[in-house]
Amino acid sequence: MAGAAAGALGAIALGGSAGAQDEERGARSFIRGLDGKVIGRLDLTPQRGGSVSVRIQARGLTPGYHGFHIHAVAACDPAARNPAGVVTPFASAGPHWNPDNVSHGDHRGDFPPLLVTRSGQTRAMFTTDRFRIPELLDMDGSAIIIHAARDNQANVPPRYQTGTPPATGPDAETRATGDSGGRVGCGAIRLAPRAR
Ligand SMILES: [Cu+2]
Ligand SMILES: [Zn+2]
Repeated sequence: MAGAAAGALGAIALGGSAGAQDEERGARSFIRGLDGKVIGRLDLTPQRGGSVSVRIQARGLTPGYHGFHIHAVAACDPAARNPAGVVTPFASAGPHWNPDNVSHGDHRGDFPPLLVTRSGQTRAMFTTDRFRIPELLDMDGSAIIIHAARDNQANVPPRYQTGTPPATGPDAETRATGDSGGRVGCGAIRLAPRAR
């Protein structure tokens, strides 16, 4: 049984490297912190059937949950300014990548939040079928962002939308961002080197 499983995994690995056409290439990103130093790495690897394996490892973060998403522009400027002219690190990466014009949580590059240990490290691996890698590499590219705060997935319970006076439920900011706060890590997503 164990041998059969190992054989199946081997076949998947072989298929991945044999089909190394451009549309089958992976992508990666070196994630930089607010001081410009590399704090982590993201690897996106195409899987059979069209899904994408996502691997992330990073360090130097504050313990707890952090929002983690693909943003619309491959520009990671720690001294970027918001439209009001206020320094807002990595605002240059734009909003969540949102080609379908939907609410946060359904954005195609919304990822599970990162859990950072007391020693400031995080490591995660999961699979998404919400995009193909070439879609991330459009004219202005895209970037991976690690946020300062946790992500509520815009999941504000409906009971908060009732009452006297009626509450409004999730506001525009929540629906766009999940309220995950400032940006503490940013990496432009680039095509990975061609597999040998
Ligand atoms: Cu984000
Ligand atoms: Zn989102």
